[in-house]
Amino acid sequence: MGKRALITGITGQDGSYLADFLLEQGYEVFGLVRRSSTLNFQRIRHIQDRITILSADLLDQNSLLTAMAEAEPDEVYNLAAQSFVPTSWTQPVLTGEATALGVMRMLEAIKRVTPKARFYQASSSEMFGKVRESPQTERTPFYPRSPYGVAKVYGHWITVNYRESYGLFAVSGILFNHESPRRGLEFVTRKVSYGVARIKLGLATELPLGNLDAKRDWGFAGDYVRAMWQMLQEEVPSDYVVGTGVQHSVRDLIELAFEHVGLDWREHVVQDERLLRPAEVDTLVADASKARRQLGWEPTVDFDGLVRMMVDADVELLSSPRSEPGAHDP
Ligand code: NAP
Ligand code: G4F
Repeated sequence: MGKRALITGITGQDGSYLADFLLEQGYEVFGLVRRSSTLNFQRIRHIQDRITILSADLLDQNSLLTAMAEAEPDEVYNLAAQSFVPTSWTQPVLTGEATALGVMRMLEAIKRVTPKARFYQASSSEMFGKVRESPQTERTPFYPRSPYGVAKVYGHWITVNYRESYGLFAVSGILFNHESPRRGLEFVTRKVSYGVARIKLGLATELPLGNLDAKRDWGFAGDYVRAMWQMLQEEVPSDYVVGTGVQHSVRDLIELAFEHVGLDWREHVVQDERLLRPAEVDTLVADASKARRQLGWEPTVDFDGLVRMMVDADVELLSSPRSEPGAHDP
């Protein structure tokens, strides 16, 4: 019989790619979804009849215990979080509840209901924040720069702690920025690809952005969900950094995206002070040697390929005849 996997955050970017991947591997997939007044299944519509949706919320311990009992998973991927950094300053308490304490509630549910299940925690390069060294490895000290980053540090250490305290097979994947045509419209790569497509098609003339000097290590989400799965197939639980090892600035991103459709970014990008952050993470770049060596993980899409993929997808999306509100969300 195939293995059973429970994914929190299945309606998000990574959750949808991971569900695609696990279905291909023959898994029975359960997805945890919180209640909302409108359906937000855009990213999982294509697999909706092949997965089992369970209603639960990271803020509600009982719902997690029930979900765990219903799914009886072999593997649990905790991808749910309040994941947008700027929102963590306007909603710091909610961010702490979901992104920090939510991890502990998941671990408690596993400990009490399915202690043999293997657990993946979606940790983040945001934990490195004001970086202490470059590139960043599993041994680089954390210095988070946002309530989101601080919450992720809690999630990382509570995962390590439950592994060491209770012998759970729990791993923390420290993933650098990963993107795709399914990325939320508010993150910078998608904001740029969507904005470029709108300008190209004559639907807009300007693209407001914040800090163009920030540097990130951007990869393709489809590659990164494979690393999550690989971590749970190891004999011994351990933590891994995952990234491409190549860094680009936001300015590089916009240059390439506009150039790809034959436009000059200087004629369209405007700087908006309101998009600057109270504390910025200036530079991130991964040293993923451990993941490459131990898991055999390699990225298959480079920065140029990723940007072109996202711009092409948004041009196609916005060229489609559907025009009702929300129809163009990924
Ligand atoms: P995303 O697209 O924002 O998806 C977040 C998911 O979490 C959504 O399904 C959302 O549900 C769900 N969620 C939020 N609050 C919840 C709650 N209280 N209870 C249950 N579900 C809740 O994020 P992503 O890019 O796929 O990232 C996946 C995970 O990896 C996140 O934990 C993120 O912090 C982490 N991460 C991401 C990156 C990256 O570059 N993408 C890098 C490192 C780490 P709704 O659809 O209902 O909002
Ligand atoms: O795309 P971003 O919003 O991603 P950020 O803050 O790096 O966080 C993402 O990656 C983390 C991994 O390191 C995840 F943990 C987290 O959940 C999320 O997925 O911003 C990237 C950079 C920042 O330096 C920001 O200041 O782009 C800069 N930027 C410049 N103008 C902008 C904008 N970011 C956004 N979102 N919107 C802008 O207009």
